[in-house]
Amino acid sequence: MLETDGMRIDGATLVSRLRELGRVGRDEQSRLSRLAVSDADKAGRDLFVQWARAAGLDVEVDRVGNIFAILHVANGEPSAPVMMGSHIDTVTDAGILDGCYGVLAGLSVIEAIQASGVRPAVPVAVAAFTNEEGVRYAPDMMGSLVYAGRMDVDEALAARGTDGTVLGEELTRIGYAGSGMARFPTPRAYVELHIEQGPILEREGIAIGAVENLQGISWQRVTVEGVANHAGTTPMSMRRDAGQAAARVVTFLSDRFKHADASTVATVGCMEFHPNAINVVPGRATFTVDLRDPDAARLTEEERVLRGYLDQLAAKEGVAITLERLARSEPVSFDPHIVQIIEASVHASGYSVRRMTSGAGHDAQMMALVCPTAMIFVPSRGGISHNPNEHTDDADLIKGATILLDVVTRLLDDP
Ligand code: HGY
Ligand code: MN
Ligand code: MN
Repeated sequence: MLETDGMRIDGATLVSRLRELGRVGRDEQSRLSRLAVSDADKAGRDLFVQWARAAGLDVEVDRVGNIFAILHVANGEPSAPVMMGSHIDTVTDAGILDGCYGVLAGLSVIEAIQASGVRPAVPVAVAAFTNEEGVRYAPDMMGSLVYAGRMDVDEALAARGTDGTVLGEELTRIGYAGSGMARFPTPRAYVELHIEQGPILEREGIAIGAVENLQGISWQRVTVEGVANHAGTTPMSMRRDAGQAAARVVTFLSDRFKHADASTVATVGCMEFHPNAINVVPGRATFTVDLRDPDAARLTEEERVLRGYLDQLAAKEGVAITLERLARSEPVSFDPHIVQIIEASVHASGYSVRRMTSGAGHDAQMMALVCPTAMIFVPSRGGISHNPNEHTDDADLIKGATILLDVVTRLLDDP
């Protein structure tokens, strides 16, 4: 057993790195937006690679820009590692913890193992996956989707961003268009440490979440084609108002799911009108619909219901409505054995723990397609995330990293 007694997480370094990485990619109003494969992302990647290389790790980059920092076994034999990971790209106007916490805690775990002087018999790696957020290029979790073999790497490299750029060209431009796959086989286990990004752990006063499953995600872009017209001279009865139709969809989704026992959540996060002028009836409206549900059949059913509503609305409002799929992932159950290891580790540490479902998407849901996978959550203050006020107390961040270290050492000895 890799004795964890002599091992400990260097919490001060973990927290200071999180803050330092959190300063990378801020705009003139000090908002953090380190969008995938942007110059800001490059700066964040460079910082992580610098820390990993300073720790003496082998750093590899695959063709879609996933970064792997690896502690190889003494004889250098490439064998199946225990892997940790997450992402360092962010949403727009983000907090500093989402994704970055799992990557930097993974690095701290490897450094704690190295500092103990014990060389594990199995490689240990930490990954920073490309484009987890999907804000600039859809789909989200793109890097781990490619790694899991569920998206063709050339299709990913050809992805066109909301800004018209092409992902592969941007990867080359920022110097992270890697070579082949990293020099190790499929991991024997993958564990992702992440902030909960929701209110449950804080509300229940529980220190650690042992995440056993993750809900399905459906991303679609809706385009409503009406007729642009004069805001003053066009009678309401003669309008083919794309903006009004779009607003009805938002209300439809809110009315359908905004009640206590709905398990589906729906978000219209982006909306644009054309020509977007104060005195012109919108001729076109484009918006996104993010639907999520832990149950696969219900998620499919809600996509069907939405399609039916859009067809009715189009007929009623005299507009044309089209749907484009941007991303779709099924609900995922994590590996029960690893979930039990997480619970055992937390109990042995004297902390409180509860099983839970992840409401957010994570790279772990793709890694679960290729190897035994589970996640560890720590509380988010006020349940806030994807927001600059995202916060987890330092003590909780260090607690989570300590559990990650113990879980990884247990997995290193897991037959
Ligand atoms: O959308 C999500 O749930 C994740 O933050 N990419
Ligand atoms: Mn995340
Ligand atoms: Mn996120």
